[in-house]
Amino acid sequence: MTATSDALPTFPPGFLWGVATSAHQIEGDVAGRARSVWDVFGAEPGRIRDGSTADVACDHVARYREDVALVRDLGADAYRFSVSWPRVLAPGGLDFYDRLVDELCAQGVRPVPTLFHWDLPTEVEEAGGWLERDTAARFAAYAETVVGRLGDRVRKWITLNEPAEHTLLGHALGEHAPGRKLLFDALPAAHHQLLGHGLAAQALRAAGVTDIGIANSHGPTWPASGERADVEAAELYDVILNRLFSDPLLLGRYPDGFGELMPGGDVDGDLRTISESTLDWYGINFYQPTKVGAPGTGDVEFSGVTLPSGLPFSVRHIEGHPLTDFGWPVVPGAFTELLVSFRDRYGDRLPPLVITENGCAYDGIDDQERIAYLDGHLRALHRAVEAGVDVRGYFVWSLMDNFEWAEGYTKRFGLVHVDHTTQERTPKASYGWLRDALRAQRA
Ligand code: GBH
Repeated sequence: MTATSDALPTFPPGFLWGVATSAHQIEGDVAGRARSVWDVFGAEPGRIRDGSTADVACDHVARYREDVALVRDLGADAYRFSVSWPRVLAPGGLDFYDRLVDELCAQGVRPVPTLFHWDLPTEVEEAGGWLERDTAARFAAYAETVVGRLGDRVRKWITLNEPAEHTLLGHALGEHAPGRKLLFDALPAAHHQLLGHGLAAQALRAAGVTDIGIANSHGPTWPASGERADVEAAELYDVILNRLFSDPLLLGRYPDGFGELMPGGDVDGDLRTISESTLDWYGINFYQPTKVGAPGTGDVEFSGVTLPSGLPFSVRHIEGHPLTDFGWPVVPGAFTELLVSFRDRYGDRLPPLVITENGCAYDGIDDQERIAYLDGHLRALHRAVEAGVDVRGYFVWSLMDNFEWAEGYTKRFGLVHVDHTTQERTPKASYGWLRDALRAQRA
């Protein structure tokens, strides 16, 4: 797959162009923060593919000025980063974000913080983590602290990153921290994250914020065949990935059969907290479509993960498309399909969309495959805009190569190459390509 040399189509005026990172994946400076579930999980033998840790990661806390300059020189409007709750717990921990936000503003880049990108403080996990209702209230109190400090300079806020993946990989399958393998008993973690979103949104509103979003992962689910068992399995997977979080947020109800599985005495009251005036826009992280079939009959690999037996579906390989270094198929048309179907499902209830992550893992500094991926996905995004989907922005995952969770440093998603020994930053071919594409958008 190669990028066409034609210029990209032009996106609507005011479209927000950005790049994204998250705290645990880039910051380092463990001494400056409390422990998180990822510190504990990552230290267990066999959890991280290359046996690495995120103790240093991209040493971003020390090098943030250089990294902000890379965002500015790219010509991006906005930088999406996450605030580490464990750092905010440490004395003076918010000082770092104060400096980062000041630097972004000084360089003309809009700061877009995410309040939770999977690094729950160990002390909160020890009190039950997201399985415990009280964590939602603690999250809102933390949000209030952060907005109290940064709210004078930050307009646009994201509450949670990918509660779907954090529930599935962290609490149901145990491939991510906190490493729980609860299968469907993980659903309280979904409900409490959503409640945490609602309560945090109330705290942000009370501080005067009018620009709140959430970032969730979505992708079309394709049944492995037209046979009933495959279609039903794919429908269940589709509900979990594409409705379990967005229905309560946007419609104020759980998909049929799920509300009864949620904890607490007042799910209806919680749903009001989750849905009422909590979103000014909805963030979508898109990577690839997923093919799903009946359980036990096909492949058992999911993103390098061997799925446990007993699941009511199986994930299959998608043939006929190029694969990234992660093995994920590159299917730009699936991006248009997702966005159009999302708009069709939610109609008037859907606020404007922002693509909060899109990107791919490839090695190398002359990363022509990444250029082709981004080019194809931006054209696919533009087709959705032409079809009337209201999309207001697009963030590439990621600014730079970083700690890719259970994959350690073995998968590189960056526009900027990071030498994980010397910490040297080198812009890749894709960085130059995107800089030129952004210039052309404004010409
Ligand atoms: C995001 O999650 C995270 O927000 C970010 O921190 C992370 O670094 C980035 O993406 C890259 O991984 O086996 O073909 O069915 C990604 C969510 C979940 C998307 C698994 C791909 C399965 C692919 N991903 N999904 S497949």
